[in-house]
Amino acid sequence: MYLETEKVQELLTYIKKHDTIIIHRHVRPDPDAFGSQLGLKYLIKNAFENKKVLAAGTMSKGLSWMGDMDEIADSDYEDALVIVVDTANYPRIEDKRYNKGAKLVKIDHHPDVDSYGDLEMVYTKASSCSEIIANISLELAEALPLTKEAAFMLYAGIVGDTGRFQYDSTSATTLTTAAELLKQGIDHFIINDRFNTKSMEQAKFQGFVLDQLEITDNGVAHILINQADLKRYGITEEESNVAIGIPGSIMGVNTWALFIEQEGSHPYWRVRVRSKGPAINEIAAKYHGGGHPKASGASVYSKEEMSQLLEDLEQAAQAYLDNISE
Ligand SMILES: [Mn+2]
Repeated sequence: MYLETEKVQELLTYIKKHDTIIIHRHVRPDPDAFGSQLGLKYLIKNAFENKKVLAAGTMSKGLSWMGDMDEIADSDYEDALVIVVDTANYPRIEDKRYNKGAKLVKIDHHPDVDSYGDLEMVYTKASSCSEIIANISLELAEALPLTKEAAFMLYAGIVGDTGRFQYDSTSATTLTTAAELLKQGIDHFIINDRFNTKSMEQAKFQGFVLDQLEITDNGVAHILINQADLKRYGITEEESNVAIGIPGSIMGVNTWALFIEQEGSHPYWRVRVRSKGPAINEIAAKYHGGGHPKASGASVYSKEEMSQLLEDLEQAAQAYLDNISE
């Protein structure tokens, strides 16, 4: 188990000391961002009824079933404990007031980009930030016990970040943690079904992605998705996430990138980079992004930069293939 007992105790001391606790997470939140944020909120709220526990940021439409964010006044930050979950670096923290509190804590599972906070709990072995929060609760037992409401959120976060226990970030600890969450009596079928269900428009868009995908001999796949494509299929950029995993299910593909054109006067594409082989987070970092070795995000601002990124993926894939054939 990766948790450090002294740090868990220090976190508990901070929680006890502050009457207001505000929990932040990254922009463009995914299930793990919401799961760890709301899971932690419910855990603290349950153990310390009189504390004001607030979730910062805006809710995303597609995940509104997970819960609500809170209205937070500037004055709430006075003497508050601020906990940032699931976020490796400052620019990705949603709501820039995170540094207005009295104390700052970072809890994350991404490789460190910016070191921040009075207390840092960064465990890259964890499948998800939700898994870390669940284990903090399990370790603190009576002081911060699991509840059904929190377990639902944390389970959803783990399922989200592990692709339903499929990615190689899934460890024995992930599964024993999930088992503890199930013991709370949550409806795990509902969670999986919500992640699994897509609109007809999204299903058709998946067909478009398969149809347009370009794959090189080294197994690097990519697709350009224009705003016009999203409009034609009647889906939002967030809803286009349904296509992210598709290239990886095709035989021979080891690395892939989805370029999504952004609106605005200057050319700009958001890039979702994924891998089943080579580490791609350092390549993503070269292009204004970052993330995990096998799942990262980036941005490119010209077609040249797009070609460079693809060339870098090509080299990484080539090195990976050379290495496994040895
Ligand atoms: Mn995460």
